[in-house]
Amino acid sequence: MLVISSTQRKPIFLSLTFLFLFLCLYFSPLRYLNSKISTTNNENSSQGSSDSNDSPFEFRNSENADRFILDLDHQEKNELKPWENTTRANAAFVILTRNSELDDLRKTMQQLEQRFNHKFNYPYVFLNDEEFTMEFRDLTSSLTSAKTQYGIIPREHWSYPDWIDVEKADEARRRMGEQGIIYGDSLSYRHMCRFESGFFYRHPLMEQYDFYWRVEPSVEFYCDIDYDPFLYMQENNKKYGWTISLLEFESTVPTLWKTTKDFMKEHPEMIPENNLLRFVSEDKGNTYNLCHFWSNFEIGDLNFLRSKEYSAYFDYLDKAGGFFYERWGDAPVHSIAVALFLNKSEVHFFDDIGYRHDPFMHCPLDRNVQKKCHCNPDDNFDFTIFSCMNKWLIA
Ligand SMILES: Nc1nc2c(ncn2[C@@H]2O[C@H](COP(=O)(O)OP(=O)(O)O)[C@@H](O)[C@H]2O)c(=O)[nH]1
Ligand SMILES: *[C@@H]1O[C@H](CO)[C@@H](O)[C@H](O)[C@H]1NC(C)=O
Ligand SMILES: *[C@@H]1O[C@H](CO)[C@@H](O)[C@H](O)[C@H]1NC(C)=O
Ligand SMILES: *[C@@H]1O[C@H](CO)[C@@H](O)[C@H](O)[C@H]1NC(C)=O
Ligand SMILES: [Mg+2]
Repeated sequence: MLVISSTQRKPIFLSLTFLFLFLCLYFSPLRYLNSKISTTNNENSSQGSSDSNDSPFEFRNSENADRFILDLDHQEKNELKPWENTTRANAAFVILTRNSELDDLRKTMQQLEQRFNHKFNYPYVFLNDEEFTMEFRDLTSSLTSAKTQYGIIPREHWSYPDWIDVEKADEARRRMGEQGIIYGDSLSYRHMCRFESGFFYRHPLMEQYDFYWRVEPSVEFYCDIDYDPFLYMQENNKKYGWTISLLEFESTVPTLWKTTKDFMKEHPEMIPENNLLRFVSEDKGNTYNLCHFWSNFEIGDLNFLRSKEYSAYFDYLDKAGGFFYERWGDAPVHSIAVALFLNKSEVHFFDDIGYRHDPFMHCPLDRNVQKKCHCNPDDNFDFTIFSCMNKWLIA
């Protein structure tokens, strides 16, 4: 006879108990499914209530089982989450940045991935006026499973064009620096604004894409984005999307509006009738009200920026020299172009994207949206005095 010592008994007993529990758990749902199938499909059969065939270890009728599994598949299809649909827009994030901003950028990417992109996997294009370091490449590509590309900006996109009077530009920076205008004395900031106004969408790494989402180091994303904003833009004929609008410092754009009016006079055929000029001018185009969309966040159609109209406008501004003799920002330039060439239905306010670029945040006020956010709606910028939300709402 088999002798089981007392030290062996305990593990054997435990194993049997687990096996028993496992069998119960494993087969009870099958038993439930089985009986459900038999009741729905053998409704009127006398066997319906009989136990004779009701083995928990096999489906009574494998045809029924197949049908049930197909039904389950179908149910799951109906509940497809937006990111489970593999259709994507031809789009990328575009991040102009310096090697020195790596740590601020990693914080931003972590949030962007967690809130949106780990589900959608859109590629990143990083651009720099200098070569990106290996450290930068390693520590950004490791934050995402999406494709990452690193580009250097061609010299002619980040330097004085030949018609600029360099001494006049130097003098303007000195003067604006003395006046305490923000970035007033910075040349690199001016190259940055000119690049973002007229060149990023022409960079070889961007050429293959149709939509872009601009991101900067240090910005924050506060809410889950459970749908694809790029596809939203594409499917709703949107050309430009924004989340914060505000007033520009007048001292940075003293002649931008006059230059814009000259452009409009030269190209009336480019300005459609029902455009958005009333967002940037409250006296039928006579003066600029300084409103603009904050361009550190943008989701936009690259083909709008590449259009004949936008190109003509940028070239006109560039020739006038205000990127260097003043300090024209890419935000008012993009925004005025949007107002000139697009109508309101082609521009989208992303109210559901909680976002911060110091010192302002857009925090969704809707309680249902709030459930997936981590910002305080009391800090929302939209209805404060520097915001242009009031102008947008009536535009
Ligand atoms: N490569 C590079 N990026 C720059 C330079 N200056 C600004 N940027 C980037 O341009 C964007 C705007 O610059 P930022 O300093 O944030 O300006 P602000 O948002 O207007 O205060 C950010 O993504 C910066 O990383 C520069 O000289 N070189
Ligand atoms: C089951 O019986 C009921 C009433 O006797 C009848 O109305 C129904 O059509 C029958 N269902 C099937 C599947 O035969
Ligand atoms: C996936 O999304 C595309 C674009 O929105 C849509 O046309 C298509 O029907 C969707 N497919 C499924 C299976 O839902
Ligand atoms: C806006 O412009 C688009 C494209 O040009 C056009 O299809 C649409 O009808 C316009 N909408 C309004 C409200 O004018
Ligand atoms: Mg910034």
